[in-house]
Amino acid sequence: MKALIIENSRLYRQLLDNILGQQGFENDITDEISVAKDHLHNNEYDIICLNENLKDGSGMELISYCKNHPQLKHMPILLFSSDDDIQDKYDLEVEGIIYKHNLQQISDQIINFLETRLDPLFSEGRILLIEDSDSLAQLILGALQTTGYRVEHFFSADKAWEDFIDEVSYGSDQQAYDLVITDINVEGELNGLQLTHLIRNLEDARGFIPIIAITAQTDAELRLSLYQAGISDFIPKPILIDEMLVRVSNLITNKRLLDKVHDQRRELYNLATTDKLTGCHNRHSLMDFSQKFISQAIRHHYPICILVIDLDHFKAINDTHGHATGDDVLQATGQLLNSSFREGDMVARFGGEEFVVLLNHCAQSDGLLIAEKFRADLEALKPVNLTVTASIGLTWLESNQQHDFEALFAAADKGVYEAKENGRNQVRQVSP
Ligand code: GH3
Ligand code: MG
Ligand code: MG
Ligand code: MG
Repeated sequence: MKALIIENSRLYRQLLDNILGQQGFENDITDEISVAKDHLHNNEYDIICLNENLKDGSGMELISYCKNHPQLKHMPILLFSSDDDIQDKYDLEVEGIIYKHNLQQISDQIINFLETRLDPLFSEGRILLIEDSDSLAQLILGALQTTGYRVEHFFSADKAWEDFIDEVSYGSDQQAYDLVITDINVEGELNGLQLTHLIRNLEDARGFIPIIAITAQTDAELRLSLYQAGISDFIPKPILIDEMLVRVSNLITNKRLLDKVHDQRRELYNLATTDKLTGCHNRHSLMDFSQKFISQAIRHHYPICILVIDLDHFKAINDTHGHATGDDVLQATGQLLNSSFREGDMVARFGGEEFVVLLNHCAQSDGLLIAEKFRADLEALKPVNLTVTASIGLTWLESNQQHDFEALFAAADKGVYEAKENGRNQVRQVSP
């Protein structure tokens, strides 16, 4: 990424160079318009950071120069000014303005601008449009598509709803919808208000999608019920297209920022709960989860099983082939574990070469078959050409029994001990 910084103050030149540099930009810096023009013709920039006043003229001059030049027309310009009223004085064609008086916020403002305006994620978006007037739909569609949005148009809310709930992707996925624009009175069974209710009742990320309602009825009561149903914004008919586009852009930007936050939170959560080497849950996560796992089984009277799995003679693998090979074995074992059990089960690395598996909705006899199958699969796996086996202890909680995780773990661990005693590479059951 490359930026052209055109700034007369040395302090700001350095500040911008630093901030943009940290965001991965390579910068060209000048305080003269004539030099800036040369740079613009000899380089490809992703952004221009421009001060209002420059050594050899006004930044406004460079803005109109760019906007009238076919190759430079679409280059995003971020204008820096000390004049709070600058926007009222000029009809500015820039992508963003940063007011220089607040030095502390400048970094945040620039980063926010870069994240929302330069990230292609924010300039596009997928919109679900429901409008039963063909002429109005064409008008809206045209404006949205010209701006770069992908739009799916439906004449009825029923059909739109079918399409919306069939979507498998949501959240920050590029293919997911980012906005719903719905007319309130539309053909078919559902109206826009009912559609809004249906969407807001969804329990996954799709339930949070921004919704714009369009209607010719502007009475306060309807408006109130629309907001109560959970619309994000309201556009009265006749539609002012420019105003609609600003509302659309604001809502999509906010939605994408929120998606980003959700993604980051999920990533942090995964980091905190996953063991890096094996990809299994870590012990901390097991401790958090196991009690809930058990109390659910007790409350709803269904059986569960617990396996404790300890690799056999693992120290010998380390001693003979080195610690790195030992790590490879652990990683391969983790992979096998993660692909061997059902979705509602939980696989955790308890420590070193010991793993715990919680088998949900699983009676003792099934637990034994599952454990035995895993034992055989591991023996057949031969990671890094080594035969690796495990001793497995199995215990269970029958419906109507009550034990806590500590008691169940102790029983399964006793099973491991017995398996070791009895020659390793086997499953032993111990009742809790
Ligand atoms: P047993 O069959 O009785 O279980 O014998 P063992 O050698 O598997 O058991 P022991 O508890 O004596 O040794 C476990 C070894 O696992 C010792 C430790 O250095 C090694 N270990 C623990 N964590 C890691 C790890 O993350 N990577 C590697 N490579 N080795 C580890
Ligand atoms: Mg209508
Ligand atoms: Mg061990
Ligand atoms: Mg061991």
